[in-house]
Amino acid sequence: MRVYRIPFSTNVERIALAAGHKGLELEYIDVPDDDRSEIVRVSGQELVPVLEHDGFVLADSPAILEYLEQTYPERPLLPTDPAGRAEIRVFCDWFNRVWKRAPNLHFAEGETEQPDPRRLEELGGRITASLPLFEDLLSSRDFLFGELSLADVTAFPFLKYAVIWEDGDPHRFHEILRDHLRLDGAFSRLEAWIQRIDALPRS
Ligand SMILES: N[C@@H](CCC(=O)N[C@@H](CS)C(=O)NCC(=O)O)C(=O)O
Repeated sequence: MRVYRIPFSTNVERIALAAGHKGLELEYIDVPDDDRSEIVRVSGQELVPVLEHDGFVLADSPAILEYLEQTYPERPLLPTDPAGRAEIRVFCDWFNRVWKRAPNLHFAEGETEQPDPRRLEELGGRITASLPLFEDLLSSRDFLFGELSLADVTAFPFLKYAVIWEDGDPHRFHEILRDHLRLDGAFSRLEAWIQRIDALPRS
């Protein structure tokens, strides 16, 4: 299985974590951040991750995670009961479509000619205000929905910026997360979860 990636990609890390948990080997194809021609040639779009498996090509990390789960059901990242599976899928969809919206809009506002400071503050505040939700999800359990699942794999590469910063990371989007996911010593369960997931293997 091949995965096309760029350095420091959050969405690629989701795939690395899921494959690592399942013991799957990935062959990475590193593409330059500023030249997406190879990704466009393979997948018809510009974003990573892109998975290539037996001639089948798939873009978009949630779709790739579902594909891995269905193709390699051993060491599952979804529970067997339908309600539990649905809850985790709802969470992942919320995280991708709702939670990620504030940092995405913050980034976009920052890229405008004259960023509006009040808009930036409001959007940054929305990121910070989400922290108690994750802290509460981790009440008396080690992972967001009990066992390690697609929920943890989906959220970790973004929430980790509350604690983890890698030197050389050039992405403004990651700085926005780092600057607004401020734990200030108040979210000990979330902090422990970040360390717990960070210690897991990645393929
Ligand atoms: N919905 C897509 C988003 C993919 C995405 O935004 N990938 C980023 C890297 S984490 C990317 O390729 N960004 C390059 C760009 O925006 O030019 C997914 O979840 O895979």
